[in-house]
Amino acid sequence: MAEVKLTPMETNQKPGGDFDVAIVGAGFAGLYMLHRLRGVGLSARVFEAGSGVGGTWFWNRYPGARCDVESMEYSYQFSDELQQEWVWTERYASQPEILRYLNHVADRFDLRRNIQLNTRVLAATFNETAGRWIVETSAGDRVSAQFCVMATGCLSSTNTPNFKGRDRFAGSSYHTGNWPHEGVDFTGERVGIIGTGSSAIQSIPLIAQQASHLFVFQRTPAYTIPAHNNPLDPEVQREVKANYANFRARNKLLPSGLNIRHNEVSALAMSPQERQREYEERWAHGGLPFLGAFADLLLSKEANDTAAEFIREKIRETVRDPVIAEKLSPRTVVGCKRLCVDTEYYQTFNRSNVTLVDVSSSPIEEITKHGLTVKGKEYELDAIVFATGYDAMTGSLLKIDIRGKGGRSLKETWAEGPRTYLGLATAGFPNLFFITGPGSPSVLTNMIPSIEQHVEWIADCVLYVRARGFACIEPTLAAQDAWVSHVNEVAGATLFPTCNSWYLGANIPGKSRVFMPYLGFPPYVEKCDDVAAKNYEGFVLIRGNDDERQATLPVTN
Ligand code: N01
Repeated sequence: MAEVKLTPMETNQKPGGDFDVAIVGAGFAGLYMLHRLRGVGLSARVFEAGSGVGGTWFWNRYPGARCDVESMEYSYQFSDELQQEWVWTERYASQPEILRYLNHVADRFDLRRNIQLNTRVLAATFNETAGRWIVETSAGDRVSAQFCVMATGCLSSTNTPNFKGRDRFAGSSYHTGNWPHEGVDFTGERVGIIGTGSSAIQSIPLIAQQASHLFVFQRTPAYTIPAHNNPLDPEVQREVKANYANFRARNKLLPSGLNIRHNEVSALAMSPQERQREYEERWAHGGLPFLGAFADLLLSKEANDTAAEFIREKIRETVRDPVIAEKLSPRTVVGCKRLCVDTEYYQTFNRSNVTLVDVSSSPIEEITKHGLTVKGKEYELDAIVFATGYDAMTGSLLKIDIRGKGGRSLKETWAEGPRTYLGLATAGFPNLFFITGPGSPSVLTNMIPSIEQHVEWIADCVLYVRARGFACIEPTLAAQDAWVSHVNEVAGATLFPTCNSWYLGANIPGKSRVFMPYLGFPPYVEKCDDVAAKNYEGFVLIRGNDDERQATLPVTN
């Protein structure tokens, strides 16, 4: 294979500036990618913008941040010793506990020596002559690697709307996705929170307990189901651990890879009493399993309406002021935006120090020195919390100047929306992989098993390419086009494209409206395995010798 043609000045001055694989991000995905690659004898370096490992769990330190997937599932399974020894304390793990877990993983597997913290990757450029990626960072590194893996996370590029006067505010302001490490004490303050998605719904009840007054600026109400979080029963934990392999194997065969009981019947096939009983049971159980109540909740608007009305009735039962209850009641499709999971969210609106401000028809006009204005009225605030979400799935990738063959940028290439083969790779960008990229099930599944599946597939692919003396691999356009059509077709048969969700990029002005995750777990895993078993069907493998560069395997689509 051709050597990298970099002069000493161009290479990283630090020893070991050339790697088999460069990994961007040290969250769940980057940590396991590093461990896996090292385990098969490859050299890798992880570049991480934060000052610690943990990815989304490093940054999201807002009050109440916790996972909406149960802790016995939201954890790695690649090491049985790890999953046996770690003790989770709550049904749904809090952010500090998950961050402790990830730090434990970094130490336990001695990962830190290959992780460069405080280093943001600014650019990654494919050098066609060398068949290698040149990675440039904010710390001044310029390293080369045969492969580059983007472990940048699906929800890591924060979105702060460009409100008029944003810089004028004299108080303090925070984004939930970039929360101060030392925490924030809102005692005695008038706080405004913008947004009512998952992050806001978790933080509002806790901020309300501290603030002298909390104003919630709501554009679209969200559906939320009580978590019923509690300490994890040691007996339950012991039972799962006694059969962890079976528990994991069974979950992998379930829709979303989550341990959720899915009812196979239509909501419309039940009597109203039977439906009510099912919804009540799900409500009492708590969390995301609510959506498994009936098979057609995301296929039929009529079926979905039954779930929507059930939740609206719960809101009316909980919120004492009928006008506020009505404002909190969504009219959209349940589950079309990510379902939220809460602790005492609706109850919080019964507090005398909480005011709901509806900004659906009259948007926030501007941020002023002392607060913000809606319909000409100024709300005086000491602090503003932006719970305004993320440029999801593509934001963190496109922040990096990624250039593939012919110097073409990923940003240009994806101007009309992301296009990938299996969410793992994109045509024109050889040896570049995405972990849980757009076009893969990712955010519609339990993220950790999905991350592990991608990491293992990528590591196997890298080994395959190298063992057979190839230099590069990239998807064919035909395979990619067919995959993108398939992803769209599957989403198009559901209610998912009917609302303005971040799944569609609809929350970011100017972003192409494309349904980004793939609604096809678990068959997706079989498809990935099948592609690998057929010598990477749908990919082109290229020999290292420049003069003989050629596609060597027949490609069938
Ligand atoms: O962000 P969001 P998030 N004026 O995009 C509003 C995961 N997560 O950080 O709906 C006024 O959901 C916006 O309003 P609208 C989870 O997957 C998981 O809360 O666009 N409002 C919306 O209310 C989740 O889905 C966990 O009309 C504006 C809010 O801001 C994802 O992360 C916890 C506005 C943004 O909600 C993102 O959640 C937290 C404007 N100009 C997050 N612009 C758990 O595991 C935006 N908004 C539990």
